[in-house]
Amino acid sequence: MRFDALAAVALAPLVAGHGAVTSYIIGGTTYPGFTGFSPDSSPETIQFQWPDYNPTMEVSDAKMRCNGGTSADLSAPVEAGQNVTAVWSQWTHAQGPVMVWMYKCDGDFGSSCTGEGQGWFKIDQMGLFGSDPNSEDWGTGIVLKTLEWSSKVPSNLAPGNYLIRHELLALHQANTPQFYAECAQVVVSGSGTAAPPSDKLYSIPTYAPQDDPGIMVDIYQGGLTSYTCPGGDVWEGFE
Ligand SMILES: *[C@@H]1O[C@H](CO)[C@@H](O)[C@H](O)[C@H]1NC(C)=O
Ligand SMILES: [Cu+2]
Repeated sequence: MRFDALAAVALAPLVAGHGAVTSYIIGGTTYPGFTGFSPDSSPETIQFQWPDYNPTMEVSDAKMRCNGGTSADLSAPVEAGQNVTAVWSQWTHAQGPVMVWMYKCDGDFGSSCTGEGQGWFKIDQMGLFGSDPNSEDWGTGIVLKTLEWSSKVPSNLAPGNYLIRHELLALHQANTPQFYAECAQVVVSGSGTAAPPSDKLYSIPTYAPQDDPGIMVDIYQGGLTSYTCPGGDVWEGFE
């Protein structure tokens, strides 16, 4: 929303799902996400529980990583090659990309797996798929219509504990990016060995400069017919 903080105060029940992945569907099982506003009484979930719905505006903000959330109590199993479907109870912006990232933990979840350092890589993304940026032909336009996003965990991804991060970058206000990101904990099984090379690994926050043309952009400027997502492509070594 344009003025998220004000809207949250005035319309709290209506925006109860704003920017939030409220559940994940993995292998036919639905895992609750986090719905916000009641962190003290929320049941344990696989999702990092975050402090507020406000968009993150700066790519260097610590909230970029997992919306300021802290490690989750639970994790969900996923076989390499299976899809993870994120479900939003509400989403309001139709311009901007969807980017789905993962991060391999060194070992256990919890304080030793907070997404620190240059370890984030993309498994999926969709920016502008038409030629008119002032349309709903965007990854987030699909989320607006379907309230979900399905991504395949690469079938050759090495097994282990991972964070999965769903990032919606709303670009409906010229040169005023709004990032909405959330993280969940998944345990990947399989016999793959793939791990992206260092040039496909990013630190979050600050996976790109704030003035990246995919971030600081006026989608209404005349002549803009294509768009490149910030933070690079999905590694071509994934299957
Ligand atoms: C799984 O995710 C991929 C995108 O990575 C998508 O193309 C495909 O339709 C999804 N399959 C299902 C059954 O949702
Ligand atoms: Cu908003």
